[in-house]
Amino acid sequence: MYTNNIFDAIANAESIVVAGHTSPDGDAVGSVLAFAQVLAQKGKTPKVLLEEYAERFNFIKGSEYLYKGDTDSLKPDIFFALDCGDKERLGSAAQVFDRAGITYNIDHHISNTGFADFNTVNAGASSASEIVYEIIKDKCELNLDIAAAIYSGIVYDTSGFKHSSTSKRTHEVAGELVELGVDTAFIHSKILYEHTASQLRLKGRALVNTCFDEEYGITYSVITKTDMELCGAKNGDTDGIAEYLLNVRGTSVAALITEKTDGAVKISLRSKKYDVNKVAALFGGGGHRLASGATIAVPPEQAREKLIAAIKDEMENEDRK
Ligand SMILES: [Mn+2]
Repeated sequence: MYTNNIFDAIANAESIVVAGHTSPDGDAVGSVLAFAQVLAQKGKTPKVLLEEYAERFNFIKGSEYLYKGDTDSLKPDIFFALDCGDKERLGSAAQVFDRAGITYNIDHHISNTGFADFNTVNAGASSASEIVYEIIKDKCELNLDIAAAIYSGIVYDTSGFKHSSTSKRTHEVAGELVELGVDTAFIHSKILYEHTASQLRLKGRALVNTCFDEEYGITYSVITKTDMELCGAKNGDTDGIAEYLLNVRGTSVAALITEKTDGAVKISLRSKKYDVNKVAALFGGGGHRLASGATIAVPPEQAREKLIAAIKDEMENEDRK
């Protein structure tokens, strides 16, 4: 049934896939697993496609729906892409998306390309999890496990209700979830503060390598493959470092350049006012106005030069207006 009514479509579907973006963060994991649990309540057995995610998210319920089998044979009636601004960010799940009968996209990235049949995109929402809450709240039995998954996604993407994307509505939603009994102290400590020793070592190296361009107010750091190896770190272990660089006094834009273990170079951008979504777009990436990223195939030193030049251009353009 080809309809923009998500729950009509679900009722008529035999097979449903739910996926989030590659290198899943707390919002991707929270929104996808919350939604999978709702589908299960509707008598469906969703197949969740998510890459491996950080262990500290393991308390989020719904992981029994993670699909570990061969995706080549998957041809679902419905495909839900959550917290994903474009099809490429689905990674290998994009092939399953292409074979699906109907596709839905629930997302909050300003760079969203509207790539699905039906797109519920609200760039003003704090997180995909907050949008999922609005969609499901009157359509399911909102139990503690679903509430905790959504709360986790919101806490992650707002970094504990402190990013400017946090609205009055975000707090209201959080309040409704607290009313359901979510353990806020536990979730905050898991989502925002828990590190492995490797992650902490990597953060330490990145902080030691901090550079500050005083003229423009750009703070940046580079993590090489060697740094990763010396710290015993994995690719997702850079989580939160770019944001931390923004704390240097006088910083408007922070950048982290990471040479991943496979040699690809990931750039992560955070900003206090300049539009870093535009900067990331120059490198084939995207995200939000104040938080964005991209993955490129040039050596880290070259990436740093190009990136810092691009940030300066954007800052000059905006200041000229
Ligand atoms: Mn998100």
